[in-house]
Amino acid sequence: MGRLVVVSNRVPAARDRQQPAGGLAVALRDALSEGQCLWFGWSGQQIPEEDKAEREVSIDKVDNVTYATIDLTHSEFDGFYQKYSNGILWPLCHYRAGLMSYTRADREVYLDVNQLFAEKLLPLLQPGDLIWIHDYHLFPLGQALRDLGVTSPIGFFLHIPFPPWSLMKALPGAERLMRNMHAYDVIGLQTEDDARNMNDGFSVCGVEARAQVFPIGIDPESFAEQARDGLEHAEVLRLQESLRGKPFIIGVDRLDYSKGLPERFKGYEAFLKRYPEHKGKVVYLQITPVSRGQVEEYRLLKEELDEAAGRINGMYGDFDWTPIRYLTKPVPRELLAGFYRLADAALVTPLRDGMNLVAKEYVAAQDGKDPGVLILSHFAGAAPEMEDALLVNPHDADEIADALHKALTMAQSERCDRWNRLQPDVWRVTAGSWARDFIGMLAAKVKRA
Ligand code: ADQ
Repeated sequence: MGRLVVVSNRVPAARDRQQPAGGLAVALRDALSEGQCLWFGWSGQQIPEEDKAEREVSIDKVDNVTYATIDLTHSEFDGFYQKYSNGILWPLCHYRAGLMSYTRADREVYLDVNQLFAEKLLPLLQPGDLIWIHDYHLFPLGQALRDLGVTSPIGFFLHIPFPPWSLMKALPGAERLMRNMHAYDVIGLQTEDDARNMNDGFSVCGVEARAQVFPIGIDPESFAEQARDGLEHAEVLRLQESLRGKPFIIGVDRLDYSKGLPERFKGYEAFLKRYPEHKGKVVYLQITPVSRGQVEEYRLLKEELDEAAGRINGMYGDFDWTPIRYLTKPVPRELLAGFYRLADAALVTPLRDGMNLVAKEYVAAQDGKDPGVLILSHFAGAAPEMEDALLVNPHDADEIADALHKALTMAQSERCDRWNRLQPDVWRVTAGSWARDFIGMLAAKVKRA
């Protein structure tokens, strides 16, 4: 098999290259462990406009993986990453066209940065490479590489949802984006709905349907181990002590409007109102580190959540009880795994999510003899694989309230039954199997003439 070339907007930072710390690096760990590999993308650094012409690809080799990164100028970062990728494509793909703020100028920067990626990657490519491009930042990259004469197999995986064509076409230039996807030999999406939506779009735009489903997973063995070991950490023990045997609910999400956090807080408030027997007893820990803090929508969301948490705590709390423990700092994975294990229920209620790995991590972290209950939104990509969770409509606060009450009063036998039905798929569809399946499909593509 040829050399694997991974391209993504962000490449793991130097400090995370020995030991992957999360995200794509964990998902690709097995795939990157064999043969020679190249990982290309943005360095995370911004440079002044005047340094643009002299910028070079920086190369760092760690074992068998070569990390090749380029810097972006401030205006490239702004137009390509903040505005077009996260201010236009992200909301649109999460069915929130109303939040999208399109300008033609940002689209130009997005296309220019994709062109820059293609030009800087080209000299690093070798015959026989398998090129795997990730996510919405880089939709046009495949075509840009083809235009430069690249003939290797190129695959594309979209980590986020793909909306129905009737919505997607709100994006100016959507037809061109779809036609350029013709450059890819393999296109992977998370769910049947996403693949169907993309293929419908292809059929409207006269492109052969080629979107396929490759659901992503986690590394359940190592996560389960981290969760077991987590119970030894001083911080996890401190949390356990502070609970004093009270029922414990956890929520873990990046601060993002797709994750349904204000709606979740409303659901929790409805739960306290309608099931007052839990007042003074239940503990809900929501861990929500700030992400994309420079984008206006995210700043507003943070204000909304800060306000809601303060209001709920002020209104329902008591001198010896805080209804919501709300953290906006990230928590290291090994502690997170221990926290999940302690939790009697997890609230995973996105309004829309490509997959949602937290749902799978929570299941992996449970003790099968006394597991907690997963409350999961119908609109997470994980939902079709996890029907034994308590599935809820995140827009319905009362439904979240009922699910919380049901979870906290559920008999141990039912909790075990549900977990026993959820667990096999979490162990079967893993990060490793996802990458293997995708790369296998890509390797099967004959070299283009
Ligand atoms: P994300 O939107 O980032 O990913 P998700 O799938 O939930 O969402 O993955 C988040 C990861 O970050 C999880 O491993 C989680 O443990 C970790 N994480 C979240 N909050 C954290 C916190 N407070 N502290 C520490 N770690 C935290 C995108 C798509 C998803 C898709 C993934 C993978 O939006 O739908 O599942 O890519 O394809």
